[in-house]
Amino acid sequence: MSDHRVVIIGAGFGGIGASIKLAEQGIEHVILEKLDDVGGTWLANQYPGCRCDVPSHLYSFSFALNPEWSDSYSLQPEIWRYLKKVAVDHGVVERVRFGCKVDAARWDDEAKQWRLETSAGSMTTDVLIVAHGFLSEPSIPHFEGIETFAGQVMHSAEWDPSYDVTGKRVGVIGTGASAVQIVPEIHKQATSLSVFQRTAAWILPHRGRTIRPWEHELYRRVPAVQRAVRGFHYWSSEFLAVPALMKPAGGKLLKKLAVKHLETQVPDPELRAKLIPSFKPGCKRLTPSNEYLPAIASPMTTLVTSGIDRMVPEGIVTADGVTHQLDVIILATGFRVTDNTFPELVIGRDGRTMRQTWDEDGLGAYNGTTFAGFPNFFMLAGPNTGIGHTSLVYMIEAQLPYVLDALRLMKERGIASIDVRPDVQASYNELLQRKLSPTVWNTGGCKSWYLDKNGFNTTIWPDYTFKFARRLERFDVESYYQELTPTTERKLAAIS
Ligand code: N01
Repeated sequence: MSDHRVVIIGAGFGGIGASIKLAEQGIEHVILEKLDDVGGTWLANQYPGCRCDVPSHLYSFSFALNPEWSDSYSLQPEIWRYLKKVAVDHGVVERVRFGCKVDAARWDDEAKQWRLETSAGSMTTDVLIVAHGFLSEPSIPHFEGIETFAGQVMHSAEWDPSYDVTGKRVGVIGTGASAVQIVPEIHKQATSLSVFQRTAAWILPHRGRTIRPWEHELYRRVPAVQRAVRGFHYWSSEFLAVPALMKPAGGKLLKKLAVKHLETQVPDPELRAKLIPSFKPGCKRLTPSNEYLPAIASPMTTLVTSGIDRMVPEGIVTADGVTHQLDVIILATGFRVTDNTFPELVIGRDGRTMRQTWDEDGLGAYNGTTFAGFPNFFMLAGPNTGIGHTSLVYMIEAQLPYVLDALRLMKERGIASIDVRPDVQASYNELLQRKLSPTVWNTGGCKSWYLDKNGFNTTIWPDYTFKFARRLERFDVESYYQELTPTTERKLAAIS
């Protein structure tokens, strides 16, 4: 049994960032990572064409800018290499236990500690930081007969990089952000491509470009210039996107842009009609691409809009009775977000799992980070920290000072446990839901992973992201129940 001050779960952006900040403060900790390397989502997602649709200069840690980005929107291998380098340069890798999966985390109210059961044995920790990522559990829909399909089935987030689609008849199910990146790449290699579209997606023009050697040189020599470019990306997306997404009438310009893009790229009016979504742009994540629509319009691609009925050894049978002959099926079907299994593993102060509390009391966190009844527990990229218009790394970095300040206060004041007050959490969530109710995410007419099974938006932060960062600059200990360590209690008793 090992004993720690802090255990971090996950070695992606969140876990690496937290570890760097804890180490700066000399706080002992270990990171548990189920995979065999760092990188989180950027290690797991290796599908062809995988890249980030947030500008490279913004999609990185503010304290570790990378002057070497080769493209203004980086591909997955480069983002992974960046994360690995940051982890190595800051000594994070030595603190990670790879291949270590957490099976259970139970709060021990007597010891004021978390007891973890992991694939590497039991351990205890005073504080648990969960950075498991909300897009880490693939959603694999149940298709009748899937087990009978004679070819390969792969989820986008479980891509086997050794698999070669050259010369294959490929089916892609889904038209979300992952599919929009996969389809153009697969189109270059496959013999035929069938894209199974349940709901069309709004496709915007992509503004990506190669970063020139003189720019690299400039960023290396004058980091302030790269910081200014980063600032430009940050502030322009805040002030252009947030008002458009927050107001019911917003998004008209986005729609105009997307329709023009579609008209330019898809000459066939019949096909175009199938590609126009019925919901407002922004209701689901906006997907920029200059290659997706031409790949769909290509003579070797079939856009299948009839629903999937079942899978058979030869391929997919759709509701219109057609059998689509396939060698490989790619499930670009997204992730289990509001229904992922992690909360079932975490047991809080009253013996209920986090899933039970969410089912019974409603899903929600306080400041996207802490949960009533789960003391000394912090989640990075937790509920309602999601954003579509800017970098999630910004949100994660905004949470770190909050966690660090909590740990500092606990040490200084001899506090053994902090637990957010349920009334504080409830009013925070009421405010969030009020703000979310008129926005395009709630009223745009789509069904997205932003909403839970009860229609609550437990995913999106409905405001400017700098307001989130401002909220979390300081740990508001007054919003929390606190229990002192026995030593502190004895000292206080001796004084009084
Ligand atoms: O998943 P999605 P994703 N039968 O949930 C369809 C992030 N990301 O992996 O819309 C048929 O968006 C489903 O259809 P419908 C980003 O945050 C970021 O693409 O439900 N179809 C939909 O078309 C993103 O939002 C980057 O009708 C079925 C698709 O599968 C998140 O990941 C890049 C089906 C799922 O779309 C998830 O994106 C990529 C069924 N039974 C991803 N079930 C960046 O660049 C589902 N579908 C940062």
